Amino acid sequence: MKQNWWHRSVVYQIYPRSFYDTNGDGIGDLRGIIKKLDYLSLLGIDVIWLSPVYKSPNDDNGYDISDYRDIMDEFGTMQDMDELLAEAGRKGIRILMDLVVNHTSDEHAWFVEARQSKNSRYRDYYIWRDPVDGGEPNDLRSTFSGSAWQFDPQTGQYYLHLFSRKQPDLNWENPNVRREIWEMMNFWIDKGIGGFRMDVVELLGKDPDKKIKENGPKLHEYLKEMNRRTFGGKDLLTVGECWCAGIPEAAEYSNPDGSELSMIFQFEHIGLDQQPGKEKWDLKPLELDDLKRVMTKWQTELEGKGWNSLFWNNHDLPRIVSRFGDDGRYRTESAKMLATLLHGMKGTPYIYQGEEIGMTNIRMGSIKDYRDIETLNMYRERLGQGYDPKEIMRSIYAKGRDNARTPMQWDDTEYAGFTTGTPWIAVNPNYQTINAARALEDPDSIFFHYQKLIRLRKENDCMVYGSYRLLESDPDVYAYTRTYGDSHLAVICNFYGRTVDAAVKGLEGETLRILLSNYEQSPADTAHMTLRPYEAVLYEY
Ligand code: TEU
Ligand code: CA
Repeated sequence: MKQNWWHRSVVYQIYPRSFYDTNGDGIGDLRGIIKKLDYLSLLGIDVIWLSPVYKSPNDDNGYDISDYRDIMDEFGTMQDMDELLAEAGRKGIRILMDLVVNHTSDEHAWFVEARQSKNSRYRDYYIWRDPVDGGEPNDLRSTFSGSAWQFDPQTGQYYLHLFSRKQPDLNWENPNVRREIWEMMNFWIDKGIGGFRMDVVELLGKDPDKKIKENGPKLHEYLKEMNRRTFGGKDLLTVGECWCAGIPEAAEYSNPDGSELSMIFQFEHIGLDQQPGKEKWDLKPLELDDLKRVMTKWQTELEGKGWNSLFWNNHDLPRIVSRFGDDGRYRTESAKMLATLLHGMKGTPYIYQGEEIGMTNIRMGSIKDYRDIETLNMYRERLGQGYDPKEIMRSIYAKGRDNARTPMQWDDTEYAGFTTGTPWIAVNPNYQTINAARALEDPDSIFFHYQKLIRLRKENDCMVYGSYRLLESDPDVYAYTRTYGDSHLAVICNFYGRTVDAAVKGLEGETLRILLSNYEQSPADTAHMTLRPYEAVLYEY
């Protein structure tokens, strides 16, 4: 397999609204990112994925774009953006733009024109249907609750919105839409960006009349066209968000022949703590066996056929230390364990802002404190369906997207040093103990554990290219090896807060040398391997 720079890179995701505010309006901004580039260099990351910074009325925090070639007022100006690209470039950091082209904002000039009349030259940029029996064309649902169809009285037709009403879906069948998108992508490529993260890319080939959303018939045709017309041959990192991809789909998207994308985000591991066939709000405890099965499947079955992304977190997901770890007594140990488990695997790791200091979920006092449209719509819908409000709040505490969107905790001053004004969303009250300043003063912090994992990936070919094998062990332990020619790594993790005999099989007679551990004096002999709560060790042998 041809080697690429992004095989060895680590990506850091910034949610600009919550990262760092420099002008006291309570909203993070581009100058705030520029100010924190040294912090990111110290961590050692190579790439920033920037959640959307384009002009937007913020119905969905920038995932509703009204102008792809301009910057959101609250975040700054195009000059700030150019400066960010230049400053990051000087530090060897590339920037991925978030490409949100399944839909635009209803305030985008195309939609403003399109809704004027059926004869508008932009009408066919969106998806319009006549009413059926005086109601919605069909029962397609929006991810943000309710029907995916919105009636527009001015022309008497419905438009499709798979997300909010203010996010009308673009009509990808229209070659003019595709051409405008290629031009827009090339505008950003010409500015020197490092690539694109592609929002819900799996929806682009949809056929709403047949109720097909993901993996529609023309999806890969469009992606190959996009590749040829924009980033193909330019050595950029492209990653598609694909909730419904299986191995065959992933192999097609990330075909090593370079005809589509570099890699995708697949979410199979993310669905393991929800009731099968239900929504993410319908909770169920994670079974470690399921996690092993799913991670192992992706590690082994995509081998040689595509490339994985490795992630626990993003701006849509709860904080991993609260979700699969322990955000109380063993917060530090479990955060490091989860980092080791993931970064030891094959693929490109993604770190979401605050993950590197072990930020946790939040429980806000009242539903009024929440900001996320998905959460608020679900609350209203389930209340209407007769759910107990306490139960709804439990789901929100566990899965709500605002868990990931509270301001980055920089220090122990008011509002965690995020802003001198009033933050747009509550700061997690634990900022006095969990913050970056404190992490940087402590050589044993989660931050420096991530730094070491990133450095190891730079130095160690086996960590980048080694093939993966799951080892038999105690059911509470997750153990695997990586092999690349004569080099071998082993990752052995106690996934829970109880001391356990690891009982690892398959390493008998090997001399294990510890490369990284989250405890002093970890064991190095699998014949007698007692692991303390959340103990995680990366060995070479
Ligand atoms: O997310 C796609 C998506 O399907 C999510 O809404 C997901 O189902 C949900 O967040 C799980 O909690 C992308 C973006 O990452 C998200 O922030 C946007 O809201 C969405 O697309 C629309 O652009
Ligand atoms: Ca600001």
